[in-house]
Amino acid sequence: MFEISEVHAREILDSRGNPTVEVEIYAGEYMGRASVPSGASTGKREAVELRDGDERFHGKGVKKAIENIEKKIAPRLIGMDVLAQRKIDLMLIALDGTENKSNLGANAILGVSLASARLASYLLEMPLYKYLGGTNAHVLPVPFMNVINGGAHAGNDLSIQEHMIAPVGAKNFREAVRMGSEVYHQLKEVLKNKYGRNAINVGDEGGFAPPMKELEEPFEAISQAIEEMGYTGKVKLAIDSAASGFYTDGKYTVQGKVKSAGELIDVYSELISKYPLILLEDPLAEDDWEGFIDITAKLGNKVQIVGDDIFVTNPKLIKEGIERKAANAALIKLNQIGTVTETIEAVDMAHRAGWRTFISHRSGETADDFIADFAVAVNSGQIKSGAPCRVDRVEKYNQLMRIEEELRETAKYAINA
Ligand code: 2PG
Ligand code: MG
Repeated sequence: MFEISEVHAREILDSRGNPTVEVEIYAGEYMGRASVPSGASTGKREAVELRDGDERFHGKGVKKAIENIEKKIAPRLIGMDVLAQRKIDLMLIALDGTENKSNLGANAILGVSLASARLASYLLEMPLYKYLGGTNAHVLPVPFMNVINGGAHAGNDLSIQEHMIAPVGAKNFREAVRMGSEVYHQLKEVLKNKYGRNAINVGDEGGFAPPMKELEEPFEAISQAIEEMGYTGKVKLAIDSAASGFYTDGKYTVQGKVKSAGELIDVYSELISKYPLILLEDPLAEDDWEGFIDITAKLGNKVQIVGDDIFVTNPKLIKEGIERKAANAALIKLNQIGTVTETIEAVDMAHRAGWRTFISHRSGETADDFIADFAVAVNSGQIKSGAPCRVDRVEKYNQLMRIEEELRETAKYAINA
């Protein structure tokens, strides 16, 4: 047993320059530190991020969350065994007492949960992925790199939020990163030549945010870059429509055109026939369960239909999604649900139903690379951490290269990709 002796929290800045929570937990002189990411296109049913709402930082301060950690959580945590992650998380859930963690704040709770896991791994002198995943943790995920940003993450007119490249044909993770970076830089040239210098500004996740008007323009530009690099067939495409962002009154407005769910599904169907798309995340809105059920029936045998806003990493919603066949994969974000334990439960539930999982960063990130280890721990086989650009994004990919090195010949890249 390793007793927690001290808990400390502070306000730091995230990649967008907004405040977020950083937590340090001590057992004697050992310390585990973690920080909490934050989304822009958040799902309605996500666990609640506590913000101060006062004059500081345009209302986005997290002093209340910090205070909750130091005054309410710390007294309960001190003296607990840091190796008992599940017990710690269950204590946090009970202490909060709400369904959506609005009392203490999911940002307060997650910071503590992550820092505990990290401290435990240090104390056992074990890599984090092995502490969380055990001896079978060995799958290096396909990195889905978001190379063209739109929606809530960019100042352009693209309705689809993320256009990703997935180097599924790489022989290992390190090669996947190289291929992704090469395509990214080739894309920069393609965009510069076609649209001019203002097309290479980047959005929140490090991908380019070009002034494009038509739905297919990003796919054309990315396909050209892939082809010019000689990676046709090896680097596939994926999107996160974040469709809740362009859904009102039961209709979708895509690139200025109003569509029903059925018409939007036809658009996806055509995109799939033209481009090597393997995954559609949030192709429909979080409240449009019928639309999700419909697209899964129509396209689920060709591509992954990933639910993000609709399931918000909540085991109860994923269960409902499995029962109603509303997708065939779940996006996994630790801060949507708020503890390590519940996130592992969400992954387990998805995998047991034969669903894929897709481990994800948030558009507001820090240098914390927890999700890299987490992806390997649960053998997800898929991760998205933005473009191969900006430290907040690449640090996750860099950590995965370190893990691959450590696992040597026991590492496996892209299981079932
Ligand atoms: C998403 C995420 C991450 P945000 O929609 O999947 O890419 O964006 O963190 O803004 O919700
Ligand atoms: Mg999403």
